[in-house]
Amino acid sequence: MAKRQKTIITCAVTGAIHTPTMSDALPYTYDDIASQAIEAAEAGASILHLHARNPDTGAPSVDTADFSPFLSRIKQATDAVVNISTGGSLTLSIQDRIKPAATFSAEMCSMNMGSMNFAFHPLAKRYDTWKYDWEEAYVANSKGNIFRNTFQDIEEAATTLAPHDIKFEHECYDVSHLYNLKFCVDSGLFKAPIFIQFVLGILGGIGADIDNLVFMKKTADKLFGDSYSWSVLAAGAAQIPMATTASQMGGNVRVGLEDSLFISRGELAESNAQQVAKIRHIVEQLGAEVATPDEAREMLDLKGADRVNF
Ligand code: KMH
Ligand code: ZN
Repeated sequence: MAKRQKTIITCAVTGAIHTPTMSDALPYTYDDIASQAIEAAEAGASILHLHARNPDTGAPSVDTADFSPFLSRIKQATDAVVNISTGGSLTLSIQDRIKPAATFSAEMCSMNMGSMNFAFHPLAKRYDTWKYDWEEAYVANSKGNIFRNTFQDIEEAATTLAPHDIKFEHECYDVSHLYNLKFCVDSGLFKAPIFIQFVLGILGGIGADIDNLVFMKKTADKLFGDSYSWSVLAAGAAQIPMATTASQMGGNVRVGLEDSLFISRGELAESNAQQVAKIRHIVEQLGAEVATPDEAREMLDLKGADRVNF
């Protein structure tokens, strides 16, 4: 029997969807982002997917000055792979969104594979008071968000980042995004083997259920054969169940407070590390092994931590 691949756990530490009112555990100061990322790595995450926030207000930020303090701390304390978001704050231009990945020349960065509605406005109704002024309008206005990732944007991001030899986490929120990715691969924008993140359960994207995951996976098999590897993230309550399914299907998993604030139904997570520890326990109990950062580097063909710029 072929040896089973180890499971890579990515932890997405803070993101740009949730706001400080929604959970005291959501990190936004430099210290909290660094320490939660380091604890997540110690709990078993080999990749850390990172966004920055304004440390005073918690608002999503793509200012490189808001990345530097936690990137250097993370690098000193762990050998985890750093993956910098190019989704950034979802309404900004692609030029602003790719600046942090280009500036720090990370080993990995996200690459969003299609334009879409990207909404979380229903969350606004759950809170009567907010910690910071910006939060309510930010969440409510996502009803009108278009997360813009045109072919031109994707090409601009790919060509700007190409000299940095960064491995992309291709975020595919629906089946059509796989076809967009196939077009880009065939056009020479991305080199195989590619790494696909199937994103399930965002309002505006495909729903989080097993049929949809199987369909995404079958479509990717058809388009990319054996020249891709894959991972799953599911938003909210579906996070751990879909990650469990993905791992059992031979894929990799992503957890973290970017994607869900919860540790089980109705119970807020205390930290990113708690979610990592939970999925690690499940993966191991079900007979798979978790990849170390260096194993993840080998599996994904990464350039190495000595070639980053932070
Ligand atoms: N929050 C995820 C659903 C990015 O950073 O490029 C989307 C994401 C986008 O991770
Ligand atoms: Zn992200």
